[in-house]
Amino acid sequence: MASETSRRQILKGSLAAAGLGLLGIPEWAIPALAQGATIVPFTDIPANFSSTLGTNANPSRFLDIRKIDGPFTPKDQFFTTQHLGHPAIDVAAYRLKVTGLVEKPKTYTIDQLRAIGGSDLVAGFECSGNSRARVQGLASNGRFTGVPLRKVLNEAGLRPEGREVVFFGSDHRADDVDFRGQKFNVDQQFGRSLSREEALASEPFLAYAMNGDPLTVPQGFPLRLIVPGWYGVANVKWLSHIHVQEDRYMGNYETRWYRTLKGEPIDGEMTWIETAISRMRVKSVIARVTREGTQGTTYKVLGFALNDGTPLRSVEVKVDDGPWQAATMDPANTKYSWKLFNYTWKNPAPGEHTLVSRATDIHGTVQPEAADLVNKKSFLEDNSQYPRKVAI
Ligand SMILES: Nc1nc2c(c(=O)[nH]1)N[C@H]1C(S)=C(S)[C@@H](COP(=O)(O)O)O[C@H]1N2
Ligand SMILES: [Mo]
Repeated sequence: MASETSRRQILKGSLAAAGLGLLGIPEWAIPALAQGATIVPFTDIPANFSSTLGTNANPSRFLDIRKIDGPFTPKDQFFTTQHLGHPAIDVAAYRLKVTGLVEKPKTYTIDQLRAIGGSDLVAGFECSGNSRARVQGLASNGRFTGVPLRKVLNEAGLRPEGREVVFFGSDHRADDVDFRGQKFNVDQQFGRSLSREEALASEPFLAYAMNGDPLTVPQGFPLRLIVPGWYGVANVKWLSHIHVQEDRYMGNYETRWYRTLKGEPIDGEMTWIETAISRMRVKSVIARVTREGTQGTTYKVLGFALNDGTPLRSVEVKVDDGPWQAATMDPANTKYSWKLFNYTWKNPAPGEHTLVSRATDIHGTVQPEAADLVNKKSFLEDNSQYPRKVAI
């Protein structure tokens, strides 16, 4: 009992340090590995699973989701990926430019951005390429500090004809742009856009810190965009330039590389639709199974859900061919955080079992089964239910 109490106090102490108390967020309900608990290994992890990937020139990292033990992914575990490697930015020389259809074009140093007034935002996101083949490790959750985008846009003043807000990272390279078979090799920056309405909403955020520390280079030091509820690709790292224009932005990472081809029966006729990657589709995954106590027969199943911020009605867990059963949502979850859940699994029989979770939002949108996505031809946005196997 005494050791349990002190463990709780330690946990509380570290949460206070993480700033949860300051944010007015309820105490974390899902503890790190409880005393005496042991991890039950999954039997379906691919033999070649590795949490680091990529090349020296373009390093990537998966989060090993079996190690999730709190609300915020530590900066050295936060998943990371990008297309063109990591640009080295000298923060003394760094400027964010705001140009195009604005009343007053602007440039900012990081200190000038900080002076606008920082606030915090908890955001979880996944790469749209995250999937079971990646053991769902292209997802993480952080507490970001920065400036609401609309404060910066309002300082520049969007002209009425400015309908599209384009965000460029400082990463760029010469690349072929294909036009009807003709190839134009020109310099291309990583870029993404938001509509005027999306950009002026209250959520998008220019972040310079995560979990209380400056962004790391892989996370986009010194400044990145965070679009809460959207897939990772919207969160432009090493943000150096915001350009307001009237025409639609048609860059590679907006219209070609990141799109979904899906067939939808409309009025009985299959209609093939291509859409840009934007808001996260509702997904839940089981991340970890633990056994309580060395001789215990009670098991805990922990997982997380992600979506576009629409409140969830439920996350449910199914064991083998049993019924769907409600999981408990962590009270520390917030609108745009990943949503941690846990489920208590009592007295499983020895042998192999399949566990799966599904999330449903308040509009009744249910996380699909893999079979429901057969008409989605391109592999991005795979939010299908993810069955996991464990041996008891
Ligand atoms: N400048 C820039 N920003 C970028 C990218 C990139 O290649 N360049 N990749 C995007 C993609 S596809 C993802 S999934 C996220 C990953 O963010 P993270 O490395 O912090 O996890 O960054 C996004 N922002
Ligand atoms: Mo991504």
